[in-house]
Amino acid sequence: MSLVKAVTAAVAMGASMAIATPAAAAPPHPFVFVHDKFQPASQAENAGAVTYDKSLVPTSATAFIAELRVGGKGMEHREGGEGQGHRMKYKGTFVFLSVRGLTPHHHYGIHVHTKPCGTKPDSSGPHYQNKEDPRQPSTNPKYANPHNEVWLDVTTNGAGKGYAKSWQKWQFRSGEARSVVIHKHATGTTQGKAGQAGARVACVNVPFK
Ligand SMILES: [Cu+2]
Repeated sequence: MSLVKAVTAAVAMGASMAIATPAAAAPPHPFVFVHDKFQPASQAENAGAVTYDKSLVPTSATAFIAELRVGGKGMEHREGGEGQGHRMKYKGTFVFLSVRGLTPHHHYGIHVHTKPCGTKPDSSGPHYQNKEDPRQPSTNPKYANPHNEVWLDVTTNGAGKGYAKSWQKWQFRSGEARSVVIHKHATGTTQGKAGQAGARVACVNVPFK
């Protein structure tokens, strides 16, 4: 286990424990995050993140990804003053991504995929879909869209940095969302091209909850 992974695991555990207390409070809202430097694909077995194209994702680049799962009965939030306003209930998933050290001014298509990263770009499997398209690979915008999948496209700034976030009203099925894949170009949205973003240039393992 790398130092980064060990620290990440320790902090993540601490964070979920902290959120879980006091005992009488609302149900816990699991928080997961990873912070990894990209390794060559040959290192996939022990790497948190791998690159398949060093010209677009060099090994000096890093990615930070966080997930907040707002669970079970939903998080309560009161608006307005005492005795007025309305009560709102939230349930869902928030995913945040930030990258640095990438190609400046480049649009990367980025999504949550179903399998862990591997030595081959295709190891990460298809996109995670809340409602699964019976026809795979899914290029139908009815299923391949940013509400049914998690899209985190980024256009980097002049320094090669960028960030993206996604809020969904649903939660991942346990163990079925395992990575974030960075693709060569922007994600398509039209019939037959929906969800497509070209070659997979890098992958980050994320144990989504
Ligand atoms: Cu993808």
